[in-house]
Amino acid sequence: MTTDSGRAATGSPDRAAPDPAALDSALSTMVEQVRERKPRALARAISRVEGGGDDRRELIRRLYPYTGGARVLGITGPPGAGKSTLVDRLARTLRERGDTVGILAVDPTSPYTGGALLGDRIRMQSLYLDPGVYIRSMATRGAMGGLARATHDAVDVLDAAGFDWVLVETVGVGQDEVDVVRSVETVLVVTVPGLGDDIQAIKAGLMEIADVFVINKADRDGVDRTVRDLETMLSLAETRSDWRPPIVKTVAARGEGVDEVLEQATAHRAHLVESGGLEERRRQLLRLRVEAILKERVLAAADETLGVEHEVERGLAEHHDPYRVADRLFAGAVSAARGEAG
Ligand SMILES: Nc1nc2c(ncn2[C@@H]2O[C@H](COP(=O)(O)OP(=O)(O)OP(=O)(O)O)[C@@H](O)[C@H]2O)c(=O)[nH]1
Ligand SMILES: [Mg+2]
Repeated sequence: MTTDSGRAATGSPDRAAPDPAALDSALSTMVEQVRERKPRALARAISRVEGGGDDRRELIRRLYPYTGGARVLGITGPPGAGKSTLVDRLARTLRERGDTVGILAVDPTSPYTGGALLGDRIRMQSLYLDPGVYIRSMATRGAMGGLARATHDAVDVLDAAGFDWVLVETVGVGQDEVDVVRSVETVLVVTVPGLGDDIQAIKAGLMEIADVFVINKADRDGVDRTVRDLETMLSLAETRSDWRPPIVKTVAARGEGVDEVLEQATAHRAHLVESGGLEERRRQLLRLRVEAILKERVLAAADETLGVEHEVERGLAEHHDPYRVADRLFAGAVSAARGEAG
């Protein structure tokens, strides 16, 4: 039987295999320090789940029993809508109530806004100094399809660390980014008044995952019109449950409406608990995560045995249909998995 650490060791046959006992105690230390919310341990644990390595599996396996206590909020919406500003304000409000907050910012360097402005950065810095807050950016480049998997793992790390709240910010463009927040407990979709384009952006995928709509930048013209448009859309749309997403107006830059956002998020959570929807969400999330892990594993195994690129070249040269190429790769992956199990 081949273990994960055994396989990793065969990658460098010229070096001595790492001592399993040493690896195990390093992992135990990491788990312990994550549970103590030590920032460096949190950073290392999240880097580990971001990476493609097998050792993330053992880490999550050990942390998972401690998860389930955090309230997880997803915050998504079009680029520049004010998601980071809102997250910052939510974190401050929660801290004032004595709650601890973990923040995951997925794709913080949006090409559209070029990241936070100086003022935002200074405000964020004071949050950074607060030991009750942990802020982490998730690398997205090159995490093809693995972004949601990695982010959900990172939520587990922060949840197991005992943060009362985990806030996950992601820009609402592209399936990958939407998958990141799909099925978390409560999803806030942030939009801004004015541009009909934003409503279009919401239509394209965000509409059906919103539990609470936030119309930020309510200090701008056209708020009431945006509220009306959204209400019309909501009355026409099929929502995913008997919960009708409330619409909250905010001026995140001044902290206005933030309390109400939290109130509505809390009401949504209460609804989930009462209606049995919480369990359904957890089922959906587990299914989503299992499927993502399976896809990654099958692809990786196929790549390790026959090589996806190699088989594609061969298929192209010999004019094989895609099913035949995939069958061959799948058979290779399955036989590799059998070897591993046996
Ligand atoms: N007028 C106004 N501006 C705001 C408000 N909230 C945020 N902003 C500004 O909008 C800009 C974008 O804010 P961010 O919080 O970075 O937006 P974001 O959605 O996180 O942006 P990306 O992560 O790049 O997609 C910044 O200049 C904020 O200061 C608001 O309520 N009113
Ligand atoms: Mg942002």
